[in-house]
Amino acid sequence: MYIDVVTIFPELFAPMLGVSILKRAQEQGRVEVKVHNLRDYTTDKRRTVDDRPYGGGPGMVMKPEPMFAAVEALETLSHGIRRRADRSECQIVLMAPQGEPLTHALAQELSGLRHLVILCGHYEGVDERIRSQIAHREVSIGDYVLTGGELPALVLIDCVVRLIPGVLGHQDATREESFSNGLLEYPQYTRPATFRGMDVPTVLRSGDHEQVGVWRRLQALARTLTRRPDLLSRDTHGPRASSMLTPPSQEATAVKPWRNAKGSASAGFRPPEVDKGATAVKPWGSTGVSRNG
Ligand code: JBE
Repeated sequence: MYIDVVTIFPELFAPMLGVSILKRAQEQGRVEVKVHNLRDYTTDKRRTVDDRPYGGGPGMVMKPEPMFAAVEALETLSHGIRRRADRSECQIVLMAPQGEPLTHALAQELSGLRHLVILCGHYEGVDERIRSQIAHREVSIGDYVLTGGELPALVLIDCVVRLIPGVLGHQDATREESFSNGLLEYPQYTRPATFRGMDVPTVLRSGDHEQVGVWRRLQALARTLTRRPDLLSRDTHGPRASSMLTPPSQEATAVKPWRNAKGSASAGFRPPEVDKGATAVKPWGSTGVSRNG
């Protein structure tokens, strides 16, 4: 796979691309990432990439000319990219807060491309003609405003590249499958069996693989139900998934919302926090106190 990135901060990419799985994937020749400086495609002395918005208002807008020139140069320079011709081979993605949310499914789709071009926006936005005429799609990594598309581009590269066949080792790939089932991860433990008074759940040390499987599935479901119920309504779990949760077994609900584990004496089966009352269930907070209330 070929990945081309167009950015005004090319130096941000090398540190991430130079370590771990991204580094290995490039060394193995499974992906080739090239980072291009948008300013190299300007024509004025000051290498201007932005300008004031028509109609007034605050902030600056990315000019169309450098981005068009950059993408046109990629078309002739790189890998025979065929813009708009075949979207199953090549896609040009603009990282932008108003884009479609990045999901595992989208990452999987993009990991099958031969060529991915990523454009990083900046300032208050990009000229609409960049969106409409260059980008095949716009992708967002979340509902918050960042200073630019570089971190989103790195997030996209990271999650796409690890899905390219052969990039993850066999073991990782098997793990991957069990996490891409739409559920959150079940709790994991390693040695020691007892740490500062906290025990590893007995079932995990029992050697009973079937029971371990059941426990993990229940934990994953309960955790997803507590923290991200939206994931459960989304897809493939079917009626069985929800029936596994009603009535909830102690194991299934012994899932602590994030960041409230302080002072817990045991990491094993315990009366669930979620039983403290419906209004106290705050999957992500620690206090249950509403900021708006
Ligand atoms: O998610 N994104 O792709 C963004 C790009 C630029 C600024 N903020 C974002 N959230």
